[in-house]
Amino acid sequence: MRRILSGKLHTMALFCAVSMVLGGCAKPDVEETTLSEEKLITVGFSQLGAESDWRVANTESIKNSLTRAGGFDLMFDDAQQKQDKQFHAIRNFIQQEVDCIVLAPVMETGWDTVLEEAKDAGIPVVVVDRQVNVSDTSLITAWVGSDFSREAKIACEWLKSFTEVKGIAPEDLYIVDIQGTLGATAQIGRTTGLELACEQNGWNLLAAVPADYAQTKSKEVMQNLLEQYDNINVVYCENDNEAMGAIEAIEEAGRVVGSDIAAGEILIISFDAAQSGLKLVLEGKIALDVECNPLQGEEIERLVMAVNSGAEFNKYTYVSESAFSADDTVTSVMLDDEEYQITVLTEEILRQREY
Ligand code: GYE
Repeated sequence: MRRILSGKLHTMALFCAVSMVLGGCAKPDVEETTLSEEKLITVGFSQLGAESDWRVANTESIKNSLTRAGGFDLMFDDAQQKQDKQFHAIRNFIQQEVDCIVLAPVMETGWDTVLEEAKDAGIPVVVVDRQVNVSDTSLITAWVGSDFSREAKIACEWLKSFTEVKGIAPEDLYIVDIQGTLGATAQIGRTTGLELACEQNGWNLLAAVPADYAQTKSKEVMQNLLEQYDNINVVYCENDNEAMGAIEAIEEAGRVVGSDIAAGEILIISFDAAQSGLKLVLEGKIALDVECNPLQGEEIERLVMAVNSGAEFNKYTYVSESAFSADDTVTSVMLDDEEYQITVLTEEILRQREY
């Protein structure tokens, strides 16, 4: 495995290079160019795809942090939402003897074999965003990402308070869930959180259908749901791109999106809070958008450096997140014992949005 040159060796090489110019030292056996290449930490990054604005922002954030100038040699692979392609990319990185693998896994299961291969090759694996479900947790070195169950809880607690304030009875809520990619941690957390809240509050969950976090697929799913059910009044979209697709379908069907359920509007809840989603919040088309923070590059950079240098690091890191609503009907919700603030979205917040 390629490793960073130790500080001592580096100093020696520098001394010799300077001495050579002065005509003293013997020629070192490594070329200077190779020497600076050697110092880079080689990282293979297997990104699951480019299905959403969130994903694109996540890729950019990681690429912008693991730069050559910052001391990294980054190999990037986009698996187009296929786990097989991720296996292939990881095996390729192992063959290239990278110093570290960064993995954004498409789903939780199925990783044991390939991650054992990485471990046998002595290559640490830093997982980002969704989690991997492996029997031996030493197969992963560290993870950084979001608390998806908490995100779902925020959304459902908000819906509970919002409908209470508006005087809508729980049994009058007819919800459909447009799910993410089945088996992805984000999908599991968000779907399970909604199911639980429906049970606890007596809401009707009419259907849960996956749309792979993609706008076009979500539009199709929503068209079908509108044909099947004429009483939908809440659409729980497991990301912003799905919300965009669902809104298109609803509006094309001649229905109105908004938070006035009593007047026949369909209320949309979404996750990510990317610029594209927040614009729809400002327009009043998404009632609540729970943030999922894709800007994980700096944390990944810190982790890879720490892993590589043998410094201490936390095995699991959760990124911090907010939630944005279209109006101030509900300004906070209780999450266990914690009061969690809901931010009323303003033009200014949207302008400052980086992704
Ligand atoms: O919400 C969605 C993306 O796993 C958190 O995947 C991620 C989700 C995110 O495609 O937009």
